[in-house]
Amino acid sequence: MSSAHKNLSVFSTENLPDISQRRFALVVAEWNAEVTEALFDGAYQTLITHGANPEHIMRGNVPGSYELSTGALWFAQRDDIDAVICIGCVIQGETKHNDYINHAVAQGLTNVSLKTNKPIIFGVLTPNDQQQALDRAGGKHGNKGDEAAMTAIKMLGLQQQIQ
Ligand code: DLZ
Repeated sequence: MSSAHKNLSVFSTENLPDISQRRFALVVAEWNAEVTEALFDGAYQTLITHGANPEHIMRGNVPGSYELSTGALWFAQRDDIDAVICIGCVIQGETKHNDYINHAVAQGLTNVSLKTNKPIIFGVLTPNDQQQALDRAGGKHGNKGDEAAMTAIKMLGLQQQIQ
């Protein structure tokens, strides 16, 4: 694991499920690509570190975070996908555009999860500025992509216990 992927996660890594047969999709927004690529790297490395097979990880790009819900739905509707990790970065601007996008994505991803009965993870940063975003994309506050991947793993473990 490179220093860029140092695990500063808030999660315990005990009792994680076996994910070697699990299939993941990562949906990545192209807006603020420097940030979303770093988040993707963090999420991908965390899946690999915890036993995912690289051949079981798909990736799809969407133009902006607003499109994450649709991308997530298309992946989640596939029988061969167990969990979808959505990655975006919506930086606060001079208008309320960011609020509309953030609320729409949060609601949209919740809807996709409930509709498909699969973990759909909100790996979207909502910072005030680019520096805050970089601090959370492999910088001094860790990498929220790692946490998004850990959330997916943990939810699959919970689903296995319950269903
Ligand atoms: C339009 C827009 C703006 C202003 N800001 C962002 C942003 O910070 N992060 C992001 O992921 N996407 C942004 N977008 C694009 C929207 O998510 C969406 O792609 C467009 O409104 C088209 O539906």
